[in-house]
Amino acid sequence: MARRRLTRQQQNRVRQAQQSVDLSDPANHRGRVISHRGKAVEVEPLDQPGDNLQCSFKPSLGSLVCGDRVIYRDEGRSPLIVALLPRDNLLQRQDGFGHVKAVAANVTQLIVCLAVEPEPNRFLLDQYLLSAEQQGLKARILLNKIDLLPDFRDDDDPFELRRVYEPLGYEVLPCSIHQPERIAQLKQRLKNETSVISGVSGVGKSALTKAILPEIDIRIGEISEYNREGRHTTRSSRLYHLPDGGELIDTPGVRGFRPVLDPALPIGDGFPEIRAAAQHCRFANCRHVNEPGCAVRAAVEAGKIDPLRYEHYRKLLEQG
Ligand SMILES: Nc1nc2c(ncn2[C@@H]2O[C@H](COP(=O)(O)OP(=O)(O)OP(=O)(O)O)[C@@H](O)[C@H]2O)c(=O)[nH]1
Ligand SMILES: [Mg+2]
Ligand SMILES: [Zn+2]
Repeated sequence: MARRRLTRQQQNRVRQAQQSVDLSDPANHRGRVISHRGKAVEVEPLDQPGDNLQCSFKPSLGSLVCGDRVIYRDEGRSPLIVALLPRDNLLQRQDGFGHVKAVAANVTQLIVCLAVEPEPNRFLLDQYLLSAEQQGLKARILLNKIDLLPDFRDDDDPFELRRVYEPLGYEVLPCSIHQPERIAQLKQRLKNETSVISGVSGVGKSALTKAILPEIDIRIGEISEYNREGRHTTRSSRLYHLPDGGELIDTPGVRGFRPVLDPALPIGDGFPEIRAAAQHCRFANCRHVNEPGCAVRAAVEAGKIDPLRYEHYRKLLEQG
């Protein structure tokens, strides 16, 4: 699918920022945003990996997000980010108040982290997948804490995630921080990708990151034994380099994930099975609600499209 297009205003801002930066000036350097919390942005210099700097930034740059490529100026005082380089993509969501929150930029795959506990929320999952489709990202589904199902065997399909999602092209990977062979499988999926791992609080995103990078100091949450709800342990996204190549961005838990959708892209295009069936609808602009000759509705009735996926499509269409 098409990459998300920047608005004209965003394009102008990027262009203006770049024009004002002279890369032949030895005080200007390229870097990568490793994390951004409040006014502090941690930047990794491209030419000195690991020697990260705390930078301030020009407010005119707008919001900077983990994964951004930037140009900063280092003249002895505290380094200043002076330009934001164009983004390949930007994963954003809306919080409960409708505020847009950037999750990560310049990633190649989204790992939607679900768990045996707290139980998977299918609407949340479908919104993540829609967002990934709109941004042109690969997406995988991780079902963590599989150790909590003592009799789990590899061909089991708890929550029926495999049955519904694998035919659509999304791999479902059972995982557990207590099972090294599953962590090895996850590592293999992360190799040479820039992955962002996201999901509700308490599913184990940081614990998985730590299982992959044991030498790194990462805060892992306590799950209250009483209600088993996560407590929002991770406060800001952070990018980690992986020893076998690739990067992993650990993100704070979400309560809900309302994607920021591209109004230029029909929602149905972000559901692979709806996109495929829609080619046979009588009307090219069919919304698959109550139009005659709708091949999508026929596929739902024939059991070829999962009814819950279709319900979520309708819900998003109404919200949109
Ligand atoms: N049994 C079991 N517990 C796990 C597993 N992975 C993580 N946990 C536990 O789940 C709790 C939450 O883990 P975190 O890694 O902090 O969860 P998180 O998704 O990063 O949460 P936020 O940062 O709040 O979004 C911790 O008590 C972990 O030890 C797993 O595979 N199995
Ligand atoms: Mg965390
Ligand atoms: Zn239709």
